[in-house]
Amino acid sequence: MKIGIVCYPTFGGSGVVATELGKALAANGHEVHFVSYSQPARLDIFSENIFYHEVSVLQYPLFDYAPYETALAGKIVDLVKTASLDLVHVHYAIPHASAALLAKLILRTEGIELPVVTTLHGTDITLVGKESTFEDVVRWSIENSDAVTAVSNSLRLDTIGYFHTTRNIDVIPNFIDFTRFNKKAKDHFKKAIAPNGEKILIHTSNFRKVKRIEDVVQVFFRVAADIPSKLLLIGDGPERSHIEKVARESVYSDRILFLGKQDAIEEILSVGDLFLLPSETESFGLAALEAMACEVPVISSNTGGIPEVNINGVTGFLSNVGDVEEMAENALKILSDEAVLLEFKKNALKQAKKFDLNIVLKQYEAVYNRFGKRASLN
Ligand code: GMT
Repeated sequence: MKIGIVCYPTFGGSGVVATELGKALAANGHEVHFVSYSQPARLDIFSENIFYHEVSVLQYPLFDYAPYETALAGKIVDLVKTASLDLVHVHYAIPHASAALLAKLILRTEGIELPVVTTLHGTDITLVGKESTFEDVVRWSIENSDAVTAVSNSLRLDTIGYFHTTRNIDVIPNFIDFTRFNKKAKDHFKKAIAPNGEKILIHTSNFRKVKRIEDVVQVFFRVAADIPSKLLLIGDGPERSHIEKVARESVYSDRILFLGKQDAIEEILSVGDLFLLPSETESFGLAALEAMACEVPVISSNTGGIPEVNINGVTGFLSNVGDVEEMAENALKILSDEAVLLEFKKNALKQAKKFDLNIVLKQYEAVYNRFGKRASLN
């Protein structure tokens, strides 16, 4: 099929899922056209059936806010006509779903029927989408997309709850490409970071408030008071300077390393003993799944879709949001006993395998196949 994928180009979250899905679809023989305002961060390969189309928005003195959604709709209309797309699959409802639906309406006037598949990722529903200025547009987009998928059952239920919609929402979870995410032999790297055999705790995120990175640091302080350990913080974002200050002012400042944005996350995860994800809300927690694929157990909050990924007492532990005492106790339970740690590592990998890309790819293809090749109204 010829598939248009509309996504954010940024590191992390929906943009990564969309890009990895598009790459896998292309490897499976589909022609994939990415549409975004800049080249997606993970679109780092050349393939004869992958195309990238940049949406550029005309700058004009009248526009304090350039009309990206209009430009995106125009780009989709043009692509459907020139590249004969069979469907568009938009990732993150705002503003991608409404832009694609506008394109659908325009194309219909020309006798072209464009199926629109919308994948909900999380904050497009739980934080931004239910904000009153967006709410009606998001509800309309959900109800008028030809298919809607959510990355967890929790997000599906949140969507039904917030938007009082009765439409069918398919749950298709996020996935792992095991050819990339697997535990790699990185002993030299581990030795450099933890020369005395310290345990390595890791957190990766976009350093937004919703990630509660201060809780990561608070859990680490409690762990570090008990066992020799190091904390690796990967990523960047609005909270970073505040967290750096908290770390610097603590007695453990030399044990906390800020690594910034990293491409080869799997190499760093490979030296980890424990992953921390204490988020306020998390529709899925892809970062936790990536850690688990590299055999790293997870201490997380018990929120949103995380319990569908991290199994309490098996692949890690779940605690109420903000309960740093319990998170630290659970971290110590895992880290203080080598046999326990090994068991959790094994379980983490076993659970991650349920989310293998090859399984999930088929679920997306099944959704696309509902529409088949593009049907013209003429
Ligand atoms: O929160 C992020 O890291 C970014 C955000 C996004 O949409 O780009 O992530 C959401 O989508 C990810 C991919 O489906 C999920 O794994 C994250 O759990 C989700 N984030 C939240 O719900 C806070």
